[in-house]
Amino acid sequence: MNAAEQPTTPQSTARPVDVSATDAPSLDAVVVGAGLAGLYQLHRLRGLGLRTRVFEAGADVGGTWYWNSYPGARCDIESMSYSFSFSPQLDQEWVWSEKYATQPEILRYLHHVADRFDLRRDITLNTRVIRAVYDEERHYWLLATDTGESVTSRFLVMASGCSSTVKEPEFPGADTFAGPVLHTARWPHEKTDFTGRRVAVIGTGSSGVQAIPLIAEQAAELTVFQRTPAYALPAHNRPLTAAEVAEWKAGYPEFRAAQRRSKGGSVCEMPTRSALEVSEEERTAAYEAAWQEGLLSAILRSYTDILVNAEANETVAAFIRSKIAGIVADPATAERLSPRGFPFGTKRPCLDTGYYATYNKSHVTLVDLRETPIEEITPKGLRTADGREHLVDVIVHATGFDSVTGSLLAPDIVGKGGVTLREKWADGPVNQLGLVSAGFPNLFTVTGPLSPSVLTNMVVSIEQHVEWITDCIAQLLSSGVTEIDATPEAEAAWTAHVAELAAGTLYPAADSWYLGANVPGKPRVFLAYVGGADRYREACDASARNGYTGFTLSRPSA
Ligand code: NA7
Repeated sequence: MNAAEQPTTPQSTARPVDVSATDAPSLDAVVVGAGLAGLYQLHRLRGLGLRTRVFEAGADVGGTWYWNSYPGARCDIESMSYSFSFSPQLDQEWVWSEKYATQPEILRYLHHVADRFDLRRDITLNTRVIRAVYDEERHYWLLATDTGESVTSRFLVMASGCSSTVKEPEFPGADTFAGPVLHTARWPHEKTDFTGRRVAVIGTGSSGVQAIPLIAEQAAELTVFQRTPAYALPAHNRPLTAAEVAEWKAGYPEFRAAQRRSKGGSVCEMPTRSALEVSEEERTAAYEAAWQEGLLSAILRSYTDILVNAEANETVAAFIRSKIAGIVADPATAERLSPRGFPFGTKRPCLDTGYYATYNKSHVTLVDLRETPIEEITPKGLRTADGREHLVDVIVHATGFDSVTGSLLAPDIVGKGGVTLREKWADGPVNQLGLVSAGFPNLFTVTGPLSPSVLTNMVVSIEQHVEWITDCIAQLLSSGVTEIDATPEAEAAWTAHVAELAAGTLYPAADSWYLGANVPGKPRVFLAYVGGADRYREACDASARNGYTGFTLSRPSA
């Protein structure tokens, strides 16, 4: 590890696309990204017989599960549920070893998927699409990569991920630090060892909460710099027994069907009562049961109004704070770790393994940045507003992502009339059904903004989008349509609908990445559809059934 390994946020350059334009594009489809979404999209487009290429910036497939290889990285949705459903054979042959899969196990699964479906031959690794320009006369995209390659393609599918564009904190003096600087989302693939080191971790979202206990096991000293305390629940992770795996596999056909009908892509009992209509004893017992179960959905779905009624929400928030106070020995540290001022669930809650107890270790210190913000990075550490210099050997940023829109706005995407996607979305994303933005025809986004995406089990939402996009492309091609675009009226209505639904919840009460609030200057717009994956799927299917309402389909003029 050295300072040169500090990750960089990829910047697009405004190089012109150098392609000799012909009437026929060189490819039928380009997919950007070879994570879960890109792999499945390639498989399906190939199934249509389309000439498809995937460009992937990483050195291997896997997307977010390739990059986020920090210690403790793990999915917070159960492994038997967070996996592809499209192949019953795959469901039967792959064996998950734990309730919550680690990043290496998920990456092994994605390698298996890539190999099993022979996907690698159409994936170009270490290559970033930096520019895409729509040719309005020929109805296709002209694309340029950072390796100097240019291609043309009828369709462009952005499967570039919601958690892929790294958010770097910008502290003065950042480049003066003499030691290694790491980011959880660009973790080195060779083994890191913190033995004997003094380590600073900045950030206490899901990544920080997962990494901190493991870094503390090795480090000589660990100082955690916390801006906002997280609500974290114990994962109660454990190995799966052979009998459990067999039972899951036997029930997969029904389970996968139920997932597709569900609100969030996880199958769980839906609540019927308000948290305020039961006694305190009953409520506490329900929260305790959810706490013991170690499932985010169990506590979020314990009552109907957790995410819509501040008073109801406070009952669960207070329960979690009481748990923190019961685990953390030092009352002042427990109080600093206790989230206040924003409702539970409005920032992504975390699942942890030993997170709070880590602060009971004598070599672990918590610095509350609300009391003493970081003023600068020095060659030897971090200086906080109280004038103290915290001396460290390694800095770990667990500062998250420019989520959901970051990877769509990083390349120069130029649509009709020379308008860029950045210009069009300057005040926030606008699109029809979270799939197509008017003026950017034949460009689909997988689990992009204004779809349920990050509020759901991503694999289920990815499959829904990929299947809708594939069916749409098949339909266009079979009916001689060369261009699909969103109508400005439909996308204005959809964007307003998504905003209105979010405004009816507690989500806007937190400065979360769901709202872009973690990135200075990013428009404060709720980025996901809160109406449920079931309702959303129905809206997408209804549009398709009725001849793609809300979209215009164009055929070449005679
Ligand atoms: P998150 O959840 O965005 O967490 C990032 C953390 O870093 C969070 O505690 C932030 O505090 C903190 N942060 C960000 N910028 C700064 C600066 N400048 N100074 C101090 N602290 C900062 O990212 P994760 O990688 O943990 O998880 C992302 C998602 O991946 C997660 O939700 C799951 O869906 C999987 P803040 O809360 O903004 O005050």
